[in-house]
Amino acid sequence: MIIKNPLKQTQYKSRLGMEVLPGCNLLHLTDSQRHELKQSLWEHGVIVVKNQQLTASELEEFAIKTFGNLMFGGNSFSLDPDLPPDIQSQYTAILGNPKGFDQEPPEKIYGARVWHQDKDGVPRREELDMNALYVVMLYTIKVPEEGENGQPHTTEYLDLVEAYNNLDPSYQKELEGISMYQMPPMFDRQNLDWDDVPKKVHPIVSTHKVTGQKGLYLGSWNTAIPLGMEDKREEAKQYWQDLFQTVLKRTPVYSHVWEPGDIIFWDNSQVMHRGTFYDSTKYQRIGLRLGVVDCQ
Ligand SMILES: O=C(O)CCC(=O)C(=O)O
Ligand SMILES: [Fe+2]
Repeated sequence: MIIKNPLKQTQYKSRLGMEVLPGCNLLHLTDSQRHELKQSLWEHGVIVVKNQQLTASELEEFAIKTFGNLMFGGNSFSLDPDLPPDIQSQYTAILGNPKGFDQEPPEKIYGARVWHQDKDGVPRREELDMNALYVVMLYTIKVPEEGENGQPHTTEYLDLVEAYNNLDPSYQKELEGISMYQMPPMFDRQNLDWDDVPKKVHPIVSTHKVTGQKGLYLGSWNTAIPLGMEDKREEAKQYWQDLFQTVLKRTPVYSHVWEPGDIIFWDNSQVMHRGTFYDSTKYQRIGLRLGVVDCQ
């Protein structure tokens, strides 16, 4: 386990990234193992199950059985003839360069390398509030031999419960009084009228639906706007960045070093994350990614 942030490095033992169900095949879990997996996820924010071998459809089937069938996107699915069918399914996204090494330049700018939370689809769904338990599973079939700066390839996570606990009590109190609009990413890409953008208001200090713990909910730099800053977009972005930098300085980062066959689960109600760079002209990454709202 790599913990990157210097603060508290020596005594810090992250609750994130715990390995669960060693030796189990996710396709053959008992009800009690399924329950154990979910309890561990709520308790730890990020968990990993190792040595799995699944097709995309099997990953989908597992997600439905464990969390329910509320997934976003995937409506216009058709098989890509240039990729093996077993890594494709309606709701599974393929991350990386599954068709082989890229030509220049190495791995294009990739939004997921910026710190963010993944509840992009939630503001569009009337029946959900921002506190919905949106879980993402990332199953890595092929891992680049090298990541950033000669280090192993990783995905990074930030514990937002820890982040809240690390703030000064006066700052905690101040944040308790502030809510932000959360919007889907299209908000930043298109010049839409404010009234036409799906959005949901959520307090910065959020209470987890299952554990009852307080943590921060920040969303993403370009799609979270504090109430009252609707017409001041630049100010809103600056506010978010300042808050996020304060959080980042005080909260250790858990860096998951990928091995083929790992499935990471993260609970977007309590962690932020970011993908990291790898040279896609030299190395290959194949990851299957699925997001689901827990309705069980
Ligand atoms: O590429 C990664 O490791 C993270 C991707 C990501 O942010 C996501 O799948 O939501
Ligand atoms: Fe993400």
